[in-house]
Amino acid sequence: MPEPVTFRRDHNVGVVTVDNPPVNAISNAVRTGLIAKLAEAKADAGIAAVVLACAGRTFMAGADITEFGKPPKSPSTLDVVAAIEQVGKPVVAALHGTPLGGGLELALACHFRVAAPGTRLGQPEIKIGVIPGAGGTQRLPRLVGLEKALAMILTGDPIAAPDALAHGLVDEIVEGDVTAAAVAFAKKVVAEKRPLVLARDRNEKLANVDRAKFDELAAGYLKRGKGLLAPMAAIEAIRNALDLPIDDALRREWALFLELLRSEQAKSQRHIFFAEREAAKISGIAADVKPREIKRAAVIGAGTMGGGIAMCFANAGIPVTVVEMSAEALARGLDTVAKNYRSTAARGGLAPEDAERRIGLIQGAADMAATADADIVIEAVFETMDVKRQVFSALDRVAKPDAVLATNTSYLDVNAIARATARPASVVGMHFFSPANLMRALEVVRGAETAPDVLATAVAVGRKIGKAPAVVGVCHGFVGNRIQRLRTVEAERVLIEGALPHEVDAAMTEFGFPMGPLAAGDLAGLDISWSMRKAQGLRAEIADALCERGRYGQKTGKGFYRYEPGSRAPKPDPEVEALIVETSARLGVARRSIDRQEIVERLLFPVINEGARVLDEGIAARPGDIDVIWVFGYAFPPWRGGIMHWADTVGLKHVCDRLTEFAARTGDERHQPAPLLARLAAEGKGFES
Ligand code: 3H9
Repeated sequence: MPEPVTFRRDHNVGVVTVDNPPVNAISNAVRTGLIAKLAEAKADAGIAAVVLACAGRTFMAGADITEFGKPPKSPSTLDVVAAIEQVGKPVVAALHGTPLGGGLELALACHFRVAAPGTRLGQPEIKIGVIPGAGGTQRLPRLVGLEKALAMILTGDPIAAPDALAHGLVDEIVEGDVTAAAVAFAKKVVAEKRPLVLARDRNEKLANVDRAKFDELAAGYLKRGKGLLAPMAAIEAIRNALDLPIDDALRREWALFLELLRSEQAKSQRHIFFAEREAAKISGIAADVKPREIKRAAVIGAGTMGGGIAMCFANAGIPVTVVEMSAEALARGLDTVAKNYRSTAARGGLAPEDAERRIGLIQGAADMAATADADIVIEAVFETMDVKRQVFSALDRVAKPDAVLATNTSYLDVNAIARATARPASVVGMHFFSPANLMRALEVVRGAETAPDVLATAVAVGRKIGKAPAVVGVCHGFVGNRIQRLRTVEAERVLIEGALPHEVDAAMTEFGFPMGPLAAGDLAGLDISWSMRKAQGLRAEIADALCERGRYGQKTGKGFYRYEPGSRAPKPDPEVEALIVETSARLGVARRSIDRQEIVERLLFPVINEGARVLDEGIAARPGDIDVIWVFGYAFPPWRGGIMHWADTVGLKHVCDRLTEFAARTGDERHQPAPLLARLAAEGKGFES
């Protein structure tokens, strides 16, 4: 194994370089190497300054997460921080790529930081259920101020180099080779005899802090992260920057970090982190299959879905043509997209020039021939087989021979769509979730004849546009919608058995969903699923009755709830409650009280059961893939790790026993434990096994 940390001299500057692909994670070997090489630099009398740099695509992107949950090994990242601060000579961090988490904390321990223009810096620990543990909550506020540090640590989102420069997190943005520029910077520091002040000793930005403002901002973050341990701990740690001597605050930060590291929430969030990356690895194709290059995209359909998908490509800098036959619908679609970008810019979420650049990457066309130069075409038209087949047959005539042809269908048979072309090997499903520009889930549907490189391209382009793709097989509703249908059916059943809409939704929001399924139905529009049910000859007693009375949800001011004019807040409606009680009576069901735990189990255990069938049938390759689809597509709380991971934490035997009870109550075959679930439960195993 080559050494992950090396040391070389460039005149009077010592350069310590970390080389631990792919992201220079701070593994035990890296920590050990850093301690040794920093000691060498300290002892070398010929060296006046030190540069801390990284090879490869990024400066250290954080602690090595694969070591979390294993017994800690010395030296720790704290030891490395101490070694940097004790070199006794100027230390300059040369930043590029994504200095994140522990990586940024090592940079914060240096005297100076220079960064390449495209660098993105952040403390993303909160996203894996922990807080910065190596001084981030203390040194970051001292450099950028309390409010900026609070935003960085509580959102976990990285900031761009110019923002970092403006806030004092980096000292200079440098062009060209960042290590060479850092060496030049270090020489200048030595020549100019610049004073050496460590971040830990800089208290000027902590003076005169507006505490009331801090408390208000902190309360906002706590509200958004309801039920989560890490935001509470982060706020306590950051507040300590004001209230405790720094060494006490650092000790408390470390204790909080360790406590969180062992928590079930952090374990679940780590599971989802790795499951997302695992899901992008396609099972059953050769390792040397290369994705095709995507330089230009086209989207058929300028509706909500088509517009959202086009935005995804524009956001990633890929030019995209939106094709819509009706000039009026095209203009409306493009206008909506432009308004969307400009309102984000007006709210400060995007620089105005970035918004305009993205709008400029999206072109409209009224003719399918405009897709001729696209490397990938994504169809997002009306969800009926006839319309989809017509589009694909037309595409077959105009698209480039090596173009990937994708359908955004959410239910239909991708193989039947592929057969509308003479090139079914080029056809794949790419099922985006609404709103497509925001939701990260992406089901990549593998048709019977989809070529391996077409599948690989759909996954690779999905990652490129910021999605969390998972490959699924062809079946009605694929993975996400197929298993989610069980929850919808069950929500109706518990209403008929005795619960009221606000009780169902309260149980699910308390569990961790941002919104209950009935309020979410009102938001999406109940008429959409009503028309789908009618097309399939299905009936939902309550939801259909609501639609028959013109209660389509928020858009009509009434659905499962009522809405005051101009308000989106759901209010219980006596009319709906009467309808539910009448329905129970008509069906001869004696209403009973159903507690929150039962509601959660009734709505989610059948979903797990169907997930087991999906695995058994090979429609999903791994339980983690289902977790990824449910966390990023259905807002399942990430801190519970996804639906299948959660099942493991609850215990499959309990899930099985409860399903057997539900089956006896409802007489529903789908409630009988699936063979895979029953087998794992009997063996005392989990899906993870
Ligand atoms: C922390 O630092 C705690 C400290 O405060 C306290 C310490 C005491 N460790 O995402 P990609 C792997 S907490 C181990 O596909 P990209 C990843 O699994 C940490 N492995 O690439 C994948 O492996 P594989 C704070 C890691 O270019 C490969 O690298 N830091 C780590 O799309 C490529 O990853 C974070 O939370 C890691 N830290 O994105 C940063 N990071 O190829 C987490 C990545 O086998 N990482 N891997 O599937 C990221 O956000 C993205 O990976 C990054 C690159 C933006 C860096």
